Amino acid sequence: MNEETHVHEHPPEGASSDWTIPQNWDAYSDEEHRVWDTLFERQAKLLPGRASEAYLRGLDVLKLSKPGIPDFEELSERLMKLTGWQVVAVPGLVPDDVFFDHMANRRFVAGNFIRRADQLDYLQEPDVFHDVFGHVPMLADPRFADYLEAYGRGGLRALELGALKQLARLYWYTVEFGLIEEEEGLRIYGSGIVSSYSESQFALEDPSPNRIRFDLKRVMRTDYRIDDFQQNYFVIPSFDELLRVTVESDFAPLYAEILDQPDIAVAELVPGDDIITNGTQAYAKAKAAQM
Ligand code: HBI
Ligand code: FE
Repeated sequence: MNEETHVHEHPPEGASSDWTIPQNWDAYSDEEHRVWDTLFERQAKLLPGRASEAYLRGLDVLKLSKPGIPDFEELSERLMKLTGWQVVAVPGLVPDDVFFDHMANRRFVAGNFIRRADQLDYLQEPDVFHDVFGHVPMLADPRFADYLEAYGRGGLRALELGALKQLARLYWYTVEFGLIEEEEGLRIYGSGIVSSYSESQFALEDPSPNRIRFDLKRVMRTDYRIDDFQQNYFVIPSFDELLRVTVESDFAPLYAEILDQPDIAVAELVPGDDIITNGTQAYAKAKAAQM
């Protein structure tokens, strides 16, 4: 998900040329299924009133509450009927072009392994809980399904235009860590938040982070951190609006414009920001002081 992560250049032994592998559902141990169930129960209690309507609907229509790690074939069958997406297994991070190509063809790549029972909150690479619990419910939403397919095509294009860093920030601040403003208040929809026990509370309730209304160019200029809670969250007004400002615009002139502008640091506020919360950054400051 970031510049510092290194992935292999060739698919590992046993993987296809597109990096997919069989999920091998029968090989999961009881212990591994229990890890899923533990994580699921913990999040299921937290998410009503915190997660967006679209996310909660996806969790429900995809029957993700069924115990145990989901079988990708069964899941893909449901998802295919709803939005034409599938879930395919990969051994871990895959190269950017492979990642985007799957997405552009409505295939969501998911790790088939699960974190250890003694490391419920620690993740080095996206595992099946992050990928399936975090991402897949949103793919049951037709608007989000279109957004992610367009993102895949945009990714292939960004590689050609030398703008991967800018486009990856859009993914980060929407797909992974996005907030939405619903009638009842702010809600989370980003997979990195909904799949995290601590961040699903922090992102909405903590006074530390900035919460800023989404602006495409602003987001594409903003650095992010991968090792801790976000210091900035960007808030979309609706998925229709997210689609409108992204899918319907040509990113090439946009890249040309912002590639000449300075990056914006993680916690910085800039003129033009439509601020919902001017964060205290107390959490990040306390963390920095510990080091
Ligand atoms: N591979 N399995 C996997 N999951 C990701 O989220 C992922 C990836 N490869 C590349 C990647 N993300 C990012 O570098 C792009 O979003 C830019
Ligand atoms: Fe993710």
